[in-house]
This record gives sequence, C-alpha cells and structure tokens, in this order.
Amino acid sequence: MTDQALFRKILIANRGEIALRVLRACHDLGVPAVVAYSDADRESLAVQLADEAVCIGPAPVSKSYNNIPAIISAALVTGCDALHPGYGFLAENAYLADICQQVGVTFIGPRPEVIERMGNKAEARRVMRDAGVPLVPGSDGPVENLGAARQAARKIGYPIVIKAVAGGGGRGMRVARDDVELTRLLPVAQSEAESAFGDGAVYLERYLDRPRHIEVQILADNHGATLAVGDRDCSIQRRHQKLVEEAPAPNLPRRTRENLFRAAIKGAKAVRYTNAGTLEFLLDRDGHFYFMEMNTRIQVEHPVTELVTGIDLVAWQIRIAAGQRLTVSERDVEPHGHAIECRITAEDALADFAPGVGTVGAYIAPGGPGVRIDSHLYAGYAVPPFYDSLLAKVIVWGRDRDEAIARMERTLTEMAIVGVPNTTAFQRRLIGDEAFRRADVQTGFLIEHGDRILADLAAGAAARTGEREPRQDDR
Ligand code: MV4
Repeated sequence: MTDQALFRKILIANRGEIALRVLRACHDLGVPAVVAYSDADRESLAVQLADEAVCIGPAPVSKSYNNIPAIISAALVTGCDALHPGYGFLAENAYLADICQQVGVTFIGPRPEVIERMGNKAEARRVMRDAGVPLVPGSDGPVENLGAARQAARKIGYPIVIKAVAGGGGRGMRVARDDVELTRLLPVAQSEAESAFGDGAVYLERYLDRPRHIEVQILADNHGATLAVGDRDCSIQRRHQKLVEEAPAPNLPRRTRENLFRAAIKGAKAVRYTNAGTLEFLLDRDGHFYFMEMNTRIQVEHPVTELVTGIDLVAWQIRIAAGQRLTVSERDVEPHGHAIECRITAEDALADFAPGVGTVGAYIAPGGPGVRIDSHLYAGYAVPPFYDSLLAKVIVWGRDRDEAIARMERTLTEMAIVGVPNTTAFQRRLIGDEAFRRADVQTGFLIEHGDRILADLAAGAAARTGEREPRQDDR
C-alpha cells in the first residue's frame, strides 16, 4: 500500500511529544516535514529529527506557537503545502484554518466553519440536539441575565453547572445547588469567562453526580464516510487535566457502546465533520450517556485507541486531508485487548503538584512487549518553563485490563527521569491502587482515593530516604 500524492511537505506547528508524533507519521508516510519552533525549543528532539526546522519567534506562546502570521509565514517560506497543528495552541483556531485555506496550505483538520461551530459550546449543543444526540438537560443556548438563568435552572433542576460558551475542558465551571448560589455564582462565571476567553456568555446544565467521562474517536473522510474508531475512558482527572486514559472504557455494556457509537456518528454527520475528532460524553450512574462537547483536533490520549485498533490516527489525518478515502471499516477497528496511558508531567505530586523545571540528567525509557513511550525527552534536555508540563506518555497494551495494569506497573518501575520532578512514582501508585484495579473509574476518583494514594507515595518516599543509596528517590 503506497501513499502517493499526499503532500510535498508538511509544517508541524507544535512542540514537545506531539511534534515528534506528527513527524513520525510524516516519515512513515514518506512526506518530509518542517518543525516550527520557538527560541526555547531550538534544542528539542523534534527539531533534531526534522527534515527542516524554522524558528517562529521568542519563547512566549503569544509570540511563537500562537502567532498566526509567524506560522503562516513559516509554512510559505519553507514551501509547505500542508500544516498539522497538533493539540493545544492553535489546533482549534478556526481563523488559522481559514487563513491556511486562503494561502493554499491544507490545514490538517476539519473545515474552519466546523471548528468554529464546535468551539461555541452552546451552538454545539444545539446542533447535537437537532441531530437527536442525547444531551445533559440544560439551557437552550446562553443565559442572558439572572432572571433567565433562574428560570432555566428551575426547569432543569438543581444542582446545575454554569459553563462558558467559549470554554471547554471544564475551565471556568461553577456548580450551584440553589437559587442563592446561582445568584452569587452567575456573575463570577460570566466575568471569569470574559477574562479567560474574551466572551462572557455562559449556559447551564444539570450537574451530574460523579459521572464517567467517555469519549468516542471519529474519523471522517471528504467523501462522506464517517467511522467511530473506538471509545476511551478519561474519567481520572485532576483540575480538569486528564491523568490516566484507557481503551476500551471498562465495564461498558455492549448496548451502551453501540448506542454511543451511533450517537457519535450521527453527531459528526450532522456537522459534516471531516478528519479526526472526538465527541465527549458523560455517563451517569444509571448508564445513560449525554453529549458534552466535541474536540476538533487529535487528542493527547489518541494512542490508547491506536493500540487497541491498530489504526494510525495521525497518518489517517494526513491521508484524509490529502483527499484520500477511508479504507478502514467498522470490522477493522473491533478493539483487541486493552490499552492504558499514564501522563507523566513535570510536577511534584507530594507538593500539591507544583510544576518543576530542570535539565534531564539521565533518562531511562522503558520498553519490552506491549509498551509504547511517546516522549520528547533525552538525557541533557532542558525542560523549558514556558509550556505545559507533559514530559512523556507511557502507553501499554495487554490482552486484557489486568495484563495492561501489570505491564504499566512494570513499565513505570523501569522508567527513570532524573533531574526534573515528575509524576512517575505517583502514577505507579495510582495504577496499583485497588480502586483503579476494580475499575472504579469516575470523575470523583482522585477526590475519593487521592489522599490514600498520596499518603502511600509519601510513605514510600520516606522509607527510601531512610535506606542506603538514594537510588529511586529522584525518579
Ligand atoms: C460536567 C460534570 C457534571 N455535570 N457537566 C469537567 C471537564 C469538562 N469537560 C466538563 N466537566 C464536567 N462537566 C455536567 N453537566 C462534571 C464534570 C467534571 C468532570 C468531567 C470529566 C472528568 C473529570 C471531571 C471532574 C470534575 C467535574
């Protein structure tokens, strides 16, 4: 199977592990790639492994990775005919996708109108509702003032959650249990939304009690084919940052999964979605699921879906953008076994996850059967202080969930990152916790089990400090 006539050259407008992930897909497809980098990333692994690299500006993101003119210029001067935005930064910026179109560079993602529509969370709800996708009961569109909010809240039923129309990912969320709290929190949520997103509009939803976060990966080509590739459980989060993701979602009844996939395909078709995308759902304790939002990019956790389906999602993003037809069908993506991803960040779990920086002294990347490490680390790499704290994604595959957990424990035990505080030991404890083992994964996981996991981690650290050589302490 050859991939002719994909692109002449692709600009990778991102950094860190995802720049490397996209670069690897380009190389697997035989397409040369240019990595756009900031001053702070001159020494990055993606730059070192790229066919070409181009500096797009100083370290602050507003001057480099979020700088649309700099990125468009970089694509044009290097002769790129396509651009991959990765995740974060400008990945869901409809304006970038639009300018790309205007200057003849293919944006590897959905059309600008689709990015725009799904970026407005109230509009996304409306589209999905009209398509017959189940939604959390909520306001029809934004609530304009307190009177409208109180009226909507009474109809929805307390507790309710106030969410930013321009938000997503839980930022700026506020929960109100009654009229009094709503009255107090509505202006707080509005002004927060205004300062965070430049848009103070908010909408209301019924607040579900400790739901699971389940998402469905979609691939859709430019010829009308739409495929639900698989589901992931991403319930284990801390301050709306995902920590652990797995595929397929454990203990999901077959009928529920079928209905989820059907709803996701219906939703994606309703917006004439193209390329890779994800529909996020909440699953309540009665097994009902509700659409929450749609992400119009490749996601951090995409590898767990790749490991259980054998599909290269990033390669498919590129092929689809080049106009190729999806040649995989429902049968090809039947999940095989179980995959788990642990995000390793430069944070000190025992100091309330304080972010850290530093230079990686030594780095031991694990391997062996069923192990995949997506990381831009190397010994001697200086972690810049300007960007997000993701250091590595440790992804394992097993024939079943228990085997995947055992492999994850083994892998995190092998892993060593010296010189930068990191969450490897914390993740090792989390994965080993009995609540995780019995698949008690829901969005209250860390609230319910975090103290025990952290106490266990602290006890382990103290025991080792009392021991011989400080061998594992700074792992
Ligand atoms: C909710 C919810 C309960 N009810 N919406 C947080 C992340 C963002 N994508 C939406 N989030 C939530 N929305 C309603 N109507 C609970 C959360 C939530 C959550 C969701 C997924 C994973 C972890 C979470 C932790 C706290 C709250």
